[in-house]
Amino acid sequence: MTALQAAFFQSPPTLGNQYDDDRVLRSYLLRTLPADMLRDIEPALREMGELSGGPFHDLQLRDRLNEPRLTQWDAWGHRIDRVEVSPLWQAAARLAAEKGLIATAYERAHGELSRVHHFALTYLFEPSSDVYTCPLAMTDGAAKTLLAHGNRALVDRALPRLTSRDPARMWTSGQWMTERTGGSDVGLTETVARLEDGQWRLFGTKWFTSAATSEMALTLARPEGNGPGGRGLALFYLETRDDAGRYNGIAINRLKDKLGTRKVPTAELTLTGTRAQPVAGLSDGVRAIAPMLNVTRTWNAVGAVGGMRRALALSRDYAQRRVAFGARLADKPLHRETLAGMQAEYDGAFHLAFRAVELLGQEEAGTLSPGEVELLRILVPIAKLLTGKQAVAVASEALEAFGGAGYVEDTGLPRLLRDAQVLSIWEGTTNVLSLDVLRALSKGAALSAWQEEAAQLCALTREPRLVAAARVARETLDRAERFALLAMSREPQGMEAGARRFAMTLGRSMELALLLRHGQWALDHQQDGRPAAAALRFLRNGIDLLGEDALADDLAESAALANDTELPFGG
Ligand code: MFK
Repeated sequence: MTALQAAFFQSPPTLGNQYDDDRVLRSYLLRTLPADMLRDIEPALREMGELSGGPFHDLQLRDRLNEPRLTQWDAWGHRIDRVEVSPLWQAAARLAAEKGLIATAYERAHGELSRVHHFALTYLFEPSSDVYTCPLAMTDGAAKTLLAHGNRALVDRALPRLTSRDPARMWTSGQWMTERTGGSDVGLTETVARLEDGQWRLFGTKWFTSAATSEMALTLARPEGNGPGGRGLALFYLETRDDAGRYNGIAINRLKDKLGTRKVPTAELTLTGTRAQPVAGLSDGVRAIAPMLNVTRTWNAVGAVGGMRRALALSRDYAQRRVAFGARLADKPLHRETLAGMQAEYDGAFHLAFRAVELLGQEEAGTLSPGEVELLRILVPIAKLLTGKQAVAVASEALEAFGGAGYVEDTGLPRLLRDAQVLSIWEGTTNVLSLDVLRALSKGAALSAWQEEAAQLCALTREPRLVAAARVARETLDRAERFALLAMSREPQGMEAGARRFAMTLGRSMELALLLRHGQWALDHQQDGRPAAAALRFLRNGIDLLGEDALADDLAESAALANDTELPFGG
């Protein structure tokens, strides 16, 4: 044997059919869907699993360095602002139309469960899509928003395009909200809407627009003469090009050079008199765009669990192959512990995201109870903020599970972490969404709806260890409720400071409750102990970020630590 033959090479991880291999998804669908519906949709899910684990994954690896390109001028000096996207994105656009990645939700072939079908497809597609799910999320959000406002002319014009299954007819939509004033405090929007000869025209700069290739967009602008803040804004519909293919008063200044989502042509735009139409009156734009936010946040949560699942699939496959210190990683107790902890986080995130999906489907079918309306209002931001953080943690751990290979670009693995990192930023950061949860709680009965949901889930456990874990979930939620009531009455600033830990505690307790319910079901119907084990492992990972002394936070100490200012201490 030559020295070269004896050399050691690691073997890369491989993927199988991403539907067949996904125990968590399949078990969830078995519990949630009527048998005839599952039989009906399974071939499409299996096909998506094949595409996602096969050709799309291969193309994603081959096409790694191919990023979107902006060409602003042609050879003769004309401003053209042409954006070219990667081959995978072009294939993804065709696939999205043909496989109904928007249409499935609006055709509603399976009533209130259509969203489960729709988001199961999306979840399978997402990790191999190079975040083509971004324009799809906004397309879905735009369709939902136009329908919510019942603007007949716009619905008739745009909806058949947004929900088309014909790649040649299908449009995607942008959601242009973020300006130089920031993405969180949308009320600061500077874009102005001016009525000229009966036509609304928009003037301003949009600082983050994902993705610049869309045929239409929903955006916010302040009609001249309106007051400040979100109330003074109006929601506008615009098409990016006219019938001759010329831009509608839009200049693309540059594409963003981002940490991740590198294939998404996120652009800075100037609107120079863009023709637009109001969607829902001439004020209250922030409220008017809220349906869109709730849909894109749900996509965000589903994207987060799709990414976590991919990180685990690759890490697990690699652990079967990689031998070190005389054994496969899969046989090393500490490595197994690490993977088990990641799996439990993913299981919890999966069930929370799909609970939001179920309720969204019910909302669209008109079958939500008043309590479920309240529940959905806070479930969406909580699912978004919690799963975003879980996705970053799981992706980071997955890279580590590959050692140095996880840190090397041409393995394709670093993308997992880069693309995860955006999930807790766009569509509302963790802190902004935590405050959104507080505002929503202060307006309605969402907290009691949350408690009731958790109580019902916990009551379904019978296996003694699951019953004990259910007790912990309930006690944690009771403590969180006491924290909210006390803090709200005593110290609004204290409540704000605790908002993230409060929202996370609500979210993690609900993830546990959902895991326990599914764990019991899987014991009863599949004789499978893995979901129950995931629930118990999840509890060990920790669900309570408030603790007994939640109200003991000292605001002066936090301020001194945050700003590094002097702090007299003791006495
Ligand atoms: C794979 C995944 C793909 C995902 C793709 C996404 C691509 C992304 C491109 C972007 O990132 S776009 C930028 C995203 N930006 C945001 O998400 C905005 C973040 N900021 C917030 O969400 C703030 O909370 C908010 C702008 C809403 C605060 O503004 P205001 O002006 O202080 O609004 P306020 O007073 O909280 O709410 C105004 C009204 O809207 C209120 O109703 P009323 O007027 O009746 O009181 C609120 O109840 C209502 N509202 C606000 N948020 C709502 C909502 N209603 C229902 N649901 C909500 N989420």
